[in-house]
Amino acid sequence: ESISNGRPVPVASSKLASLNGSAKSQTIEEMAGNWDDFSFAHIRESQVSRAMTRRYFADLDKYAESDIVIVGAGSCGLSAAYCLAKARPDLKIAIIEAGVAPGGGAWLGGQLFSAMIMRKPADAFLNELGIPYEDEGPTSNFVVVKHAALFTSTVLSKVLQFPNVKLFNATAVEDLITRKNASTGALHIAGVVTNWTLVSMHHDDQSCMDPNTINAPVIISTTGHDGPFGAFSVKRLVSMNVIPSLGGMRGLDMNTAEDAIVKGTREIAPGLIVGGMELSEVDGANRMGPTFGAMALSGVKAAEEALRIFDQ
Ligand code: AHZ
Repeated sequence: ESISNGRPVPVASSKLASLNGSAKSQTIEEMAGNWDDFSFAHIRESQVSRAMTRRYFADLDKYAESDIVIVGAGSCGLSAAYCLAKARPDLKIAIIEAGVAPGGGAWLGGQLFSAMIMRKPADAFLNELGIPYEDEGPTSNFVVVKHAALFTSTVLSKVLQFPNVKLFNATAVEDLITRKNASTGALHIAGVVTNWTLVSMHHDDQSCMDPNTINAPVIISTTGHDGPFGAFSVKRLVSMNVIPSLGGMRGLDMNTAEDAIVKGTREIAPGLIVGGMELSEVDGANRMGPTFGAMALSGVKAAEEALRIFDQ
């Protein structure tokens, strides 16, 4: 950038290229002890803007028609995404997560404690991902990952490396796209309505902030139990009269809850599979509290259900 009459004048792109020519790859070891001569490769701010926005808008374009949309990137949604992306590299999988930080409640094991408990046989999912854990021996019924963040960061890093997955975080699902079956009159879910989460949170005090959409034949909703964001899709199914009412999550019973969530993971309405703790709100299932095996295996089952519908 040069200065003329006190104003910056844009550098021609050919000149930018020559400035960038000074960039050369180095190892960390080569940098060591050479900090006096250190300098980053030159950059113009617009290059950063374009590098980000070009990719984001290409992804919006590509995933506007997705094969599968996963709503919520908690432990269940991420487990489902991993299984689907691994099994079917040919499918476009969009993950919509309302939070800036994906992972839902799975950054801690319970309360503010670090360790994550997985009841057997969910250790199979840890083995699949190569996540180390402590096993207190053949008679113990559970394994312990030393930090929940190790589980979540590992699943997340694997999911994000699949070329057929796009995570749109800081993006909320605000509604469901529906279609009416001409002969039966039944609704089926045909996609999701999205908005920036900060926009969704300001519909009461700002106007004209219409949403965006993603079409997909299969949606997996794993938005967690009721809360500020949770149980989103199933609450919407009730207000659309697709299901009559919610059972409401019941009190804590680890043994009952985990089996019920895994076994109950299914297509609740045509085109919409529900897994993880969102399901407890539909079925009136118990909560399990701080044990995550059912979240991982509900994700495994949700992926299986999705492929069954997709391949019909
Ligand atoms: O931000 C939410 C979280 O990351 C996201 N989410 C919710 N509503 C959304 C919306 N659009 C986009 N409308 C949305 N994203 O969904 C994620 C849900 O993650 P979670 O960890 O809350 O749910 P989970 O079912 O994957 O795991 C539940 C873990 C629990 S809760 C529990 C208990 O209360 O007893 N026990 C366990 C193991």
